[in-house]
Formats: sequence, structure tokens, C-alpha cells
Amino acid sequence: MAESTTVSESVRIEREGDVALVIVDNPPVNALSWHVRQGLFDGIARATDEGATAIVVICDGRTFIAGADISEFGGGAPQAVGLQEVQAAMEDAPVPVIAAIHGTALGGGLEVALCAHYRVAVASAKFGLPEVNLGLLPGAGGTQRLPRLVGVPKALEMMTTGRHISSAEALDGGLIDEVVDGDAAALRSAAVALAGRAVAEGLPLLRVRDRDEKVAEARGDDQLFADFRKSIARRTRGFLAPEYNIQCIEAAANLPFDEGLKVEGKLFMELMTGPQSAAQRYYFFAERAANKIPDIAKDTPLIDVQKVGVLGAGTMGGGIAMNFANVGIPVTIVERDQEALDRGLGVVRKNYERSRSTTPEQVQERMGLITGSTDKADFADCDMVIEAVFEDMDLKRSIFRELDGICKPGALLASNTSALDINEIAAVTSRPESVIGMHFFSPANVMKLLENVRGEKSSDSVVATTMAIGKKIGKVCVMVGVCPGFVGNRMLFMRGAEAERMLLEGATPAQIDSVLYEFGFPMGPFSMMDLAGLDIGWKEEESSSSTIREILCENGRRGQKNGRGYYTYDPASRAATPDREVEQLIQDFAVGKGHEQREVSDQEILERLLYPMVNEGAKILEEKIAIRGSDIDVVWVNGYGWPVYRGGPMHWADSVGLAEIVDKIEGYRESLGGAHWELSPLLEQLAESGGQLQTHTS
Ligand code: T1G
Ligand code: NAD
Repeated sequence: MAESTTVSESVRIEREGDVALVIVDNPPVNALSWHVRQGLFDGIARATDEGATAIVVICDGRTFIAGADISEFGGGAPQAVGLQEVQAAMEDAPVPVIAAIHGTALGGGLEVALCAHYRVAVASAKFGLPEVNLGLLPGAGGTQRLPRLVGVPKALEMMTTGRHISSAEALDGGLIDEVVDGDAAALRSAAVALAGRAVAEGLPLLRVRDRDEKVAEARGDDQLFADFRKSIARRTRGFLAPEYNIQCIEAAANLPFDEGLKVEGKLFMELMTGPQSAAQRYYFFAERAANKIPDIAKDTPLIDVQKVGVLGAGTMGGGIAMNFANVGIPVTIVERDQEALDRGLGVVRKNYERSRSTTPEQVQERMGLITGSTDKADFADCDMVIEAVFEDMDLKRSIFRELDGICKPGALLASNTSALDINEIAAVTSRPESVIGMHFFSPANVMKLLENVRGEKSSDSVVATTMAIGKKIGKVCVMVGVCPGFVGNRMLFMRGAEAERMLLEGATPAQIDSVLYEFGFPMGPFSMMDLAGLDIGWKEEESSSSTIREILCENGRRGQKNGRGYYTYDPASRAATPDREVEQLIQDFAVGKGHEQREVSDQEILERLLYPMVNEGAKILEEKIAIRGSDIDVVWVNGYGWPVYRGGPMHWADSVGLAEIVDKIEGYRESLGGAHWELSPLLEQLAESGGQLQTHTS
């Protein structure tokens, strides 16, 4: 065991001959906490003072430095040397400095590695500047150094997506100098060998800041930047950070390094002190907190899910099955008859064939993992069965009675119901402890959110398993309790109720939708209804012109699927156009019902759509349906398109001010009435006490 010298609580030095290894050990992800920065700075100084002929910067644990310590951004950390000083100490060191990388070199971690003279990495390592996902930009020279190594087009793509690239891609792109197969030990010896070679062969101390050839290719090329801006406009609508990242790369191309660094520093601080990054940094930790169920021990035994069953191959069943096949878990999907089965499997194959990220070999491999059947007995050896048949309680109860008789002891039985009572479903089985809700969102193979619905008898093992398997299939999981509509749909119902009401008062579908679109949602409630289909649950023979949706259906409007809904859709481009005939139908219906028509302002529309959601969110916390306020935000960001740069409905409400919202809710209760305007006592109490919804735990 090499002799080691402690430099700070998370950094030590070890020597291999004349090579000094400055080793970071700051679990869980070696973030650049103050003591890491101080340790790196002091370690490099000490190594050179003690005559090291080369220095290797390397990390213990599962990863290289995964960035600045985001938890320090709020302030309060002890004063320590800044990252720029650490980087200057590396870049200007009198001896070769090698960065040895495993796991993920991200954000400030990659920016540290870019200040080494050479970089070596294991084949499994990943590299990225994902600050844009925190509403930020790389604030430690990354915007100036990355394009100098990989070129402007790649830097633009990496910094506006936050994508993690592989070692192979990094080597190919000039970001690193060497890739070594093997583990941490292999990495250490390869780095020491490279250090030795650098000394022996007198290799130059290459400072990335001095490289110009790659950025020169884009110097003065405004078209390149204009085209890139155009190519990401749709994807980054409403976000500030992507544009700020582009401006920094423009500076890298057109200005001397230190001038570019000034531009980076100025734009970084603008983002860091702004509401968008505050929301996105809050959201980073909110998503990680959602994984934790306070009363479920970390070592709760999990059900070993080696084989999954899905009942129903309709809109949801097919997508649910794909999630498991995508991670190599065989799935048996059962339909009520061959025709429905063939239709369902046909949709699955088409979705795979249409997906750009799935190769033909993968299509075959994944379809090979999905077995179709019309016999529920084929679920007998499944470890987990997810039911996704029609939303009908009697049907679901009879299904679970059957599954109880078919499935092996210990199998997890889940329902994908959107709103029905999981306890009532569980009660028909002899094993309610094995029953839980797993509420996927459409399209189930795309949407990230999985709302796991804990029944009053669901066992700890079943609860823990749904969270673990959800993460394994790439979902963001939130555990919620049983109530009609759970968390997401329950709040959505409140928004929908006010949207319908405002139509009757004179607002148009287009006006209401544009308010939410401008707020940052991908679409408003009426475009969403057209997408889902206006005729879900509508029966012509029972229709009685009693709601706007019935009248539209009675007038042959089904939504996007027949090109006519609240909007008219261009058959080729699918572009939506407001439809005067619809507005007239609504007005006639409203006047017929005695509703006075008036101008409704955009601000009123926003308040009447979002404040009932906030109020309902508070009620959900009061009833302990959600564990914490931030879970509600995770549900809305991942399941309903709430713009992440506004944090989610709870974070947003706190930023608006709960007292202001309470005032408005009381006003609307007076003027409009309705259960959804009954003020939540928790909301009132937090408004009075200056508390917050986002940090409230129930
Ligand atoms: N700071 C503080 N804590 C962090 C952290 C960070 N950068 N990254 C992760 N954690 C915590 C996380 O909260 C969790 O804690 C635990 O580590 C495991 O994380 C100047 C300004 C590295 C790919 O954006 O993408 O550098 O919940 O559950 O799924 O330019 O974490 O266990 O208590 O996510 O294996 C840029 C952020 C920062 C990378 C690992 N860096 N991290 O994923 O584990 S800004 C990032 C990740 C910056 C500079 C700028 C992922 C990961 P807990 P995890 P994972
Ligand atoms: P769907 O009508 O598209 O599909 C239901 C499928 O179940 C049909 O193919 C039908 O043939 C099959 N089926 C019915 N009875 C069956 C039986 N006894 N045995 C085997 N198969 C049977 O419905 P969907 O939209 O996929 O919804 C399924 C469930 O998922 C519902 O509970 C719904 O509330 C829920 N859900 C739907 C969405 C959505 O956006 N569509 C989102 C989340 C949850």
C-alpha cells in the first residue's frame, strides 16, 4: 500500500516513484466541495514543492469529479480557494499534469480535467458539460476550453443538450488522449505510465487555452450559429441557458481566451442569480428525493423481477411491455382475443421500427422478448403482472380475482388504473399486500413518470420493488397514496374544471391554450384533449348535448384523429387552427345555459388554471397522499409537461408568494364558488407562517 499524505478531509497525495498522485475521495460523486478544491490546490503545490516530476489527478469511489457541489450554490460553505485558482495551478504547473478519469467527468469535473496537460480514461467513462440542465452554463472555463478541443459544432451540441459522451467518442473528438481497458487499478497504472512517458520524452505541457485551430474554423461564421439556434429553437423554447451557452461558444470562436472567459463569467452569474436556474437546481434534488420513502428501509428485500406479465395490449399495455423488453426483461402480454393481440403487437413493432434510436437488430431482439397470448394462465410464472385493461372497476376486480388464482405466491400484482381505488381492487384478492398501483403515462414507452400508488396493505417489499424496477426501466418514480386521480390527474381535474368554465364565460380554446403554452407547457388543455381523443368514454346513444365535449362529438368532432376537434388540423402538417364554428358552438351552448359572455384576461386565465392546482396540491399534502411537496413537482414536470425552469406547481407557488395566492383563491371562491376554490387549511397556514409548499413533508 503506497504511503499517503492527507492534504484535506477529501484529498491525499500518494507517490509512485517521482510521480505524485493527487487523489480525491469525496463520496458519493466527488463533487467539488470547498475541501476538495482546497485539497487539489494544496496538493498540487505540495507535489511540486516535494520535487514530483509529474502529477496525476485521480479519484477514489465510483466516479471522477461529477461537477461543482450543487448543494453549495445556495451559499453557507466555508471560504476556500476558487476553482479558477485550482485550474491555474494545474495548467501552469512546471511538470506534466495528467487527469485520470473513470465514471463521469461532468461539469466542473470535466473543466478540471481540461486544465490537465493530458487526459486518460477507462473505456466506460463518460464526459459532459450538463450545466444547461441546471439552468446554467459551465462557469469554470469549460465554454472556452471545450470548443478548443472538440470544435464548435460538437461543443454546441454537448453544451445545449448536456449529453454525456463515451470515451470512444471523446477520444475520437480529441477530448482525451488515451483510453485504457480495465478498472481503477488499470487506470492508475496507465496514468502513471503516461506521466513517466511525458517526462522521459519531454512531451509539451499542452494548455488547452492555447489551442486555437478548432475555434478558428468557426471564427466569424455567424451562419453556423444562426443555423444551430434555429435547429434547437423548438426543443429549448422558454429556457434561457441554451442561448447563454451558445453566446459563450461564439465568444470562444471570436474573442481571445481571457476575453471569452469574461463573457462566460458574466453570463454565468446572470443565470446563477436568476429564477430559472434556482428552479432547475431545486428540481435536481427534488427528483433524487422522490426516490426515498421515509418508512421503507434501504435494505428492504426486493422481489426479483425476471419475468413480467402485461394484461391488455391497448394504448398503454404495449408501451408498458416495451419498457421491460428495452432492459432485457422478457414480457408475456395477454389480450382477450387474437385480433386484439395482433393489433397490439403490431403497434409495438411499428413503434420500435419508427424509433430512430433502435437498430433493426434491437427491434428483433426486443420483439423476441415479448410473447403474445390470449390465455391469462401464461402469467403463472411471472414475478410481476401489470394490468392495463379498460378503466372499469367491475372488470378490474374480476381480473384481479383471476390473477389471484393464477399468479405464483409472492408475485407483484399491479394496476395501471388512472384513477380507480387500489384498495378496492386489492380487497378482492387473498393477498392485498401484493397489490399496488403502477400508473404509467401515455405513451408509456416514452413518458418518464411512473406514479406508484401505495395501497393501505401494500407490503414494504412491494413498495420498494416498484421504485427499484421503475428506476431500472428508466422511469422517474414517485410514491403516492390512494385517492381519486392520485396526485397528477386529481390536480389536472381541477385545472380542467376551470378551463371548461372559462369557455362558458367567453374565453376561447385558443386563448386558454396559448396562456399555458406561453407559460411553458407543450400544449394547453384543449389541444391535449384533441390529442387524446374527444370521444374517450363518449357513447353516441347516451349523448345529450349537456357538455361542450358532447356537442363537439355530436358534431362529428373527435379531435386530431379525424382532423376536427377544438381545432381544425391540417391533414399534412397536423398544424392546429382555431375554428370559428367551434367557438360559435360553445357560445351558443353557453348563452343557452344562461352564461354571460365577457372578456377574460390572460392573467385571470393563468390564475384560474394554476391556483386550483396549487390549492389541490396542498390538500393532497394534508391528506398525506404525497410524501413531500417536491414529489408533486416531480409528478408534474415528468408527467404533465410543467416547464422544469419553473420548478413545478409547488415551487412556482412559493415563488409567486402563498399569501398572494391565498388572497386570489378567496376572491375566486367568493366570485365563482366550487369545491376546488375551497381553501386548503395547510395553504392558509403556510401563507401565514411564511412556510413553503415545496419543502413541506406530510
Ligand atoms: N453536487 C452535489 N451533490 C451531487 C452532485 C453534485 N454535482 N451530483 C450528484 N450529487 C448527489 C445526489 O444528490 C445524490 O445524493 C448522490 O449524489 C448520487 O447522485 C462550475 C457550475 C453524477 C451522473 O450536473 O448527473 O459543475 O440523493 O442519485 O444516478 O461549471 O448525479 O444520494 O443524497 O444522481 O448514479 C454539473 C450532476 C454541476 C452532474 C450520478 N454536474 N449529477 O448519477 O446518482 S454544475 C452535474 C449527475 C457545475 C461548473 C458548474 C448524477 C451522476 P443523495 P444520483 P446516479
Ligand atoms: P385501451 O382501450 O387502449 O386498451 C385496453 C385493452 O385492454 C384493449 O386492447 C382490450 O382489448 C384489453 N382488454 C379488455 N378487457 C380485457 C380482458 N379481460 N383480458 C385481456 N385484455 C382485455 O385502454 P388504455 O388507454 O390502454 O387504458 C388501459 C388502462 O390504463 C386503463 O385503466 C386506463 O385508465 C389506464 N391509463 C390510460 C392512459 C391513457 O392515456 N390512455 C394513461 C394512464 C393510464
